[in-house]
Amino acid sequence: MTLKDVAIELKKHSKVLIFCHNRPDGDTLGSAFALKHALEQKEGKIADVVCAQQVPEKYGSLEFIGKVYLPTEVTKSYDCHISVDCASEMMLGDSYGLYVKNANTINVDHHVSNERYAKINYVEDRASCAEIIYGLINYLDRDKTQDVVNSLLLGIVTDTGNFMHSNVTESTLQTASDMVKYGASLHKISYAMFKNQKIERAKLYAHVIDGMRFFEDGKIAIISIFKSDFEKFSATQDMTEGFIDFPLSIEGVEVAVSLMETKDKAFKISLRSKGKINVNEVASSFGGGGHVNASGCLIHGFYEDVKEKIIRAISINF
Ligand SMILES: [Mn+2]
Repeated sequence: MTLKDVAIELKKHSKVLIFCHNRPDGDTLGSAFALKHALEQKEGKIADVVCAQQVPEKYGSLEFIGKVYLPTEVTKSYDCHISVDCASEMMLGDSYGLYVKNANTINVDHHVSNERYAKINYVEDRASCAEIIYGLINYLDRDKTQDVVNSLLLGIVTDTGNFMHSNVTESTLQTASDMVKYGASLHKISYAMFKNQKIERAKLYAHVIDGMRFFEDGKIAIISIFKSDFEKFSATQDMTEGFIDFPLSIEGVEVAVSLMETKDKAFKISLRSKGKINVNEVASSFGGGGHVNASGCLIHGFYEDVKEKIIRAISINF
């Protein structure tokens, strides 16, 4: 299956439902809206976007990110269901049931761990899913409107940490350069994503960083976020995006870990590596996955036990 084949398949359908992953980020949203804006350029074509969870407030200032339906709000039927930036069925969360209701499922993604859960699967190792969507839009032969290029640039900017992660390649920069050439606002997007935050987030961040602890001679840094912290600072879970960059930025730290209590005795684990340790393998051993340098999983149990388990799983690699 080539990307061109995916474009040919998409062209057959006039009503397309685009699926984002749980805890939606700039890449899944940007990829989805770039595709929506491109598909709807043709008369009579409809493309809607659905996500199992609410879109974080910080995307509200970006006018090219439009209405995102919750699975329960979807009443129409569509000819085709396509997921973007979703490595597994699990990442679709509560929208998975809706996703598989259609026989024509497509999965376009950039995670090497992708589980090929759709009828048509297209996976390419890129810094962002948005870069693949750019190729797809070219095969669809649609205009690179402001909405399209801004959406794509949002995906690239967020998944590369504003072009600072090791996943950035010449082709990433080339695609970003094309977006700017066609009128995308790099400054506006970067500012909204990295230089603007709610006071509630800032206070939660200060508290979480204060509680940071080091293990294995400073090679592992762990931050922990508890349900009570969200109440204390009137903050929401989606505000923790980016917290993990700080522990990873510390000299000597090889792996940064974020333990977030999502339910009683359930912790969402995020892992980041500077490159020596493959955290995709660590996350996979707990049923999760992702990339070599960024991955995640869910572990049930008491906080101290969960913390011990994850430290052990990482330290066997040192
Ligand atoms: Mn992504």
